[in-house]
Amino acid sequence: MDVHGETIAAIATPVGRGGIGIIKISGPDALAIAKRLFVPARPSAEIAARRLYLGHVIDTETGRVLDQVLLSYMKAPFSYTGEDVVELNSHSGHLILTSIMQILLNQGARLAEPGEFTFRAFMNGKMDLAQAEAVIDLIEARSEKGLQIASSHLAGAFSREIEAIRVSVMGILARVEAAIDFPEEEEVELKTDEIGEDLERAVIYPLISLIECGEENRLSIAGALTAIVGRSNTGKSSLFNRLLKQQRAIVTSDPGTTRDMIESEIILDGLPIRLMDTAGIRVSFDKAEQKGIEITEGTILDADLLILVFDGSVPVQEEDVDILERCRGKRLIAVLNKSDLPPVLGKNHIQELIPDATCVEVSALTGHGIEELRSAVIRDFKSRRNDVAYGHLAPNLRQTKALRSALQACERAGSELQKGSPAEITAFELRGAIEHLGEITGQGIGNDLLDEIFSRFCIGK
Ligand SMILES: Nc1nc2c(ncn2[C@@H]2O[C@H](COP(=O)(O)OP(=O)(O)OP(=O)(O)O)[C@@H](O)[C@H]2O)c(=O)[nH]1
Ligand SMILES: [Mg+2]
Repeated sequence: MDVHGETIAAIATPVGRGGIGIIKISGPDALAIAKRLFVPARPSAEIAARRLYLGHVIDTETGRVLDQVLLSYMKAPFSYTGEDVVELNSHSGHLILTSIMQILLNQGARLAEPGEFTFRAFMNGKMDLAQAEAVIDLIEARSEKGLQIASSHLAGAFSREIEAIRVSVMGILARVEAAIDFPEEEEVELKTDEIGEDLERAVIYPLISLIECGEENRLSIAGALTAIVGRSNTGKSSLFNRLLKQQRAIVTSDPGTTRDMIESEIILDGLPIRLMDTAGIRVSFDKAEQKGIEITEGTILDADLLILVFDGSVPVQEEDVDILERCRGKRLIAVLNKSDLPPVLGKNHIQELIPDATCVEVSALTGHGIEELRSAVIRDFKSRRNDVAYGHLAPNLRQTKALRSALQACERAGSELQKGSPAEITAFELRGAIEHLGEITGQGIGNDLLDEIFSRFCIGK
C-alpha cells in the first residue's frame, strides 16, 4: 500500500439495506471532492470542521438529487487517518451508496484498499501497529472478554506495556555499553549479578507473562475449538444439532452419514466456542468418507477440547478404542449417548478406559443431560484460566512471535553475562531484543509485513 497524497473513498458500513450508510473520504482533496456533489440545505454555509451539515447529494452530470445526507468534515490532523476526512451519512441501500461512490470516483477519489484508512492512521502516527491490529480484533470480537481485550489494546495499554519493557532493555543496554566504552572506570564496571537480576525482573518475567496471557486469552478472542468425535453412528451429529439448538447436520441411521466437517459457533457463558461435527472414524472404502476421516484426524490434533461420543446402548467396540487412542493427550469430555435406550455401557466402563475424563450421560434424542454437558464444557475452559498478570492484554500470533524472539535474545544475553563473556555479546543480544519489541508496535517494520497485516481488514476501515 502506498500513500501518494491520493484521496481515497469507501463505503464504511455493511452492504445491505439499513437506516444509514456511511461513505468516508480521506486525503488532501476530500473536502474539495465532496463539495462538488454536496449541496447544503443552507446555501451560504461555508463548511467548517467538526460540524454536521444537512444537504443533498447530486449527480454531477445530470444535476439530479440522489439523496438527502448529513456531511461532516474533520480537518487534518484531527481525524482518524490524520488527513482531511469527510463523511457522508446517506440512506443505506446498495444502489444509493454505490451511486454516490461512483460520483466520488469520477470526481477524482480512488477506491480505498482494505484497511487503507487504518493504514494511513498508522503511517501518520495516529496509532501504532499494535493498536491498528486491535481495530480488527474489535470488529471481529465475539465475546465480552474479546471485546475488552481489543479495546484496551486499541487504547494503547498493550503498546505501553511493550514500551515499558523496551525502555528497561534500553536502560540495561546503556549500562552494558558504558562498561564497554569506559572499561577502566570503576563506577561503570559491569555489575553482572545486578544487571542479571534487573533483566530477569523487568524484562524476562514480564515477557513470559505476556506470552502466557496470549495463550490464555486466545480462546476468548478466536473461540475455543471444540470437536465432537467418535465412532460412526454414535450420535455425533444429533448431539451437534442439540448443542446448537437447530437442525444443522444431517442425521440418518446409516453409519458414515457425515463426511464434510461442519462448524458452527455457540457462546457458552460468554466464551465463543467453535463447535465441529466430524466424520465418524471407521474403516471405510468410500473415497469421500475416507477424506472426511482424514480431516477428522487433523481436527483432533488442532482442537482445544474433544467431546468423545460413545453409544451407551451397545458394548464398547474396537473402533471406539481406536479413536480413543488417537485422542490420547488431548483434553476431552466423554459422552455416553442414547441414554433413553436400555443402558449397556455405564460411566464405570468409561472410567476404566479413560480414568481422568469427565463423563456425562446424555440423550441427543430427548435432550436429557445436555445441560450437564454444557456445564462440563464451561468448567473445562474455566479451569484453564489462571490468574494471569495481564488479564486485559493478549498478544496475537504475530506479536507473540516477536515477544518470543525478544525473550530468547534476553535469555541469551543473561547467560552470556553470567558466563563472563565479553560485554559486546550481551549488548548485541539486547539490541536484538529491542528490535523485536519494536516490531510489535511497528518500528522499522518491512512493507511486506505491513501489507499482510492490513490486508486482513475490510474495505472502508
Ligand atoms: N435412541 C437414540 N438414538 C439416537 C440418539 N442420538 C442419535 N441417535 C440415532 O443414531 C443414529 C445416528 O445418529 P447421527 O447423529 O447421524 O450419528 P453420527 O455419529 O453423526 O453418525 P456418522 O455421521 O455416520 O458418524 C440416528 O438414527 C439417530 O437418530 C439418542 O440419543 N437416542
Ligand atoms: Mg454425523
